Amino acid sequence: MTTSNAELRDWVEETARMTKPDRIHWCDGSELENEDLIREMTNGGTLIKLNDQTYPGCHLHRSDPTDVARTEHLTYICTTNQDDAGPNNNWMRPEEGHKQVNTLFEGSMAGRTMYVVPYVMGPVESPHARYGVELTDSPYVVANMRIMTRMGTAALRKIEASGEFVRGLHSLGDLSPERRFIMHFPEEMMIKSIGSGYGGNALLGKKCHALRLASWQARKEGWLAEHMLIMGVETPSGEIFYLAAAFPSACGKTNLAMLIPPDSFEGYRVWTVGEDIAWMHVGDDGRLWAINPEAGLFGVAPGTSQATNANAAATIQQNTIFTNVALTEDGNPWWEGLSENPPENLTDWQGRKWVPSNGPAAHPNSRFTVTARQLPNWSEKMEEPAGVPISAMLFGGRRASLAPLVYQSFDWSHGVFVGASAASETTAASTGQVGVVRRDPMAMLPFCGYNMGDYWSHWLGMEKKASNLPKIFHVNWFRQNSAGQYLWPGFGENIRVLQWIIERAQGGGEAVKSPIGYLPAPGAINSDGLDISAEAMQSLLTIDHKEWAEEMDGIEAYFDKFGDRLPAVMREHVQRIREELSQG
Ligand code: OXD
Ligand code: MN
Repeated sequence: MTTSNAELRDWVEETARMTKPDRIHWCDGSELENEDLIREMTNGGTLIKLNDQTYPGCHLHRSDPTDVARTEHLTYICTTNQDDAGPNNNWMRPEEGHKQVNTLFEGSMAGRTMYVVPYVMGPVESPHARYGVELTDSPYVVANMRIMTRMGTAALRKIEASGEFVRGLHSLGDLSPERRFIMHFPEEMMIKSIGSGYGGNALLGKKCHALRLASWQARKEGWLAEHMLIMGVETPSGEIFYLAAAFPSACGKTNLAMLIPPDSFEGYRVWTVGEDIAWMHVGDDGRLWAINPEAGLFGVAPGTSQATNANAAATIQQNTIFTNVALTEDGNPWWEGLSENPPENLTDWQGRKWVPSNGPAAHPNSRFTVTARQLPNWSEKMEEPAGVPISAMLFGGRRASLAPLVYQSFDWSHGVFVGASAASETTAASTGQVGVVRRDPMAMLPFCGYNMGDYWSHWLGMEKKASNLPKIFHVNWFRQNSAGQYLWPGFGENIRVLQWIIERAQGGGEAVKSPIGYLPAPGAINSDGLDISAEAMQSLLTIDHKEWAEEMDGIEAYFDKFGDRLPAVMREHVQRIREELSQG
């Protein structure tokens, strides 16, 4: 196969001259092609077939032990002016970036096949869909891209008709962290990634295209590309309200997207439209309409179980690629949290007999890749070209104290401030230091493809483009009491908070004004059938003025980093909140 698009043909030929693959394969995305790839990887040892009775169509991949996560310090935004990349990104001049990686790409595909992977981000017929082509020497990447995007002939036809596509070049190189780079060239709509096979570094449609390049493009064109889940909450009347929510990692984003309401919430259902990325455009009705650019889930395995996320647990029972999980002697995948006790005779994620002294059996960032269509609560709106209208946006983080269970911003501008000042506490498991606050504006810190100051200006500017923007809220499921116990049960019970949010978004719901925003009035959060003391409920909805005044200092110090690119109104919000806090 080849293509009628001369630009694509020339780029493939030019890349082949540089990387010197033995063969070039144009992916059509067919079942047959996938079977051939899987067979080749299984024969070559890149994939291990799992138990066909219990996990039909599932495979395990073990990555290089030094290649298990996104490598932010090796991720660059290459723009002509450094200020356009901003203090939130590593920067290189474009010519320097190309030079640095092209040397590494020289001959990197020798002895391998170069796969040409045309893909669509978004429903194929959506006016908001975008196209890309990834050239890669990793069949594992091809198999994952086939799940995560709409990949193959239909995508190629779209590229030929429109003439526009993001160019993504990927090679495993020698997998050395010393020779690993994930380079973005937003001015050329190009990505070059070498030295890693890990999802966020190597499946170029995801973080690299759908967030870093798309955020740049969205600013130019007047829309939003965000690190947000999209969920539909169906209420007993049968109406479905769509929410978008941004959380840093380890804050329960996947669980929220797939929430199962408790029995006492009869008539409520949650539909998953997306669990990682949302592209939002202003509709003719002045509302923000969101599509999920992805087609699959690339989720963290540890902690996923029937008890914590029954929808995810059911989804990954078939046709799933597991990466870096442990293996039982029966050929089943296993990870910490799947069952209370580890089964006997486990093989760990590195293929060794598991002994607890070697650490967890599954890597803490082990993953599953699976089509979203297998979700029991899959929303057919995921294929809707126009997307879904967003009623409310949620920002959140993990805060043991300070942030109440939920509060609503006063207006759009204040909501942008709430998102921009969002932060999350690190856990002992990840850093050794408990409770260190890390600012992660809109959960986009690692994914915003340009200066975050300009990004906030762009968010603020949406108010001029849309007459009926979503209401903005902040949530915190992780508030603790002085004994370090969680005050809120979380998981399915979070529907109670969503209920208030939906009421507020419609102009109802009882609230009281505070310096930081509207808090639920006493009794406004439905606690029927919930075993929670009045005291705990009160702590969850109270703010400490002294703590918040200190928080304002932290926020302002963070904002200072953005110099004159910081929109002035952000400082005005800090000032107003400070004044109101001091009035007691
Ligand atoms: C992800 C991430 O993998 O945010 O989705 O790192
Ligand atoms: Mn993510």
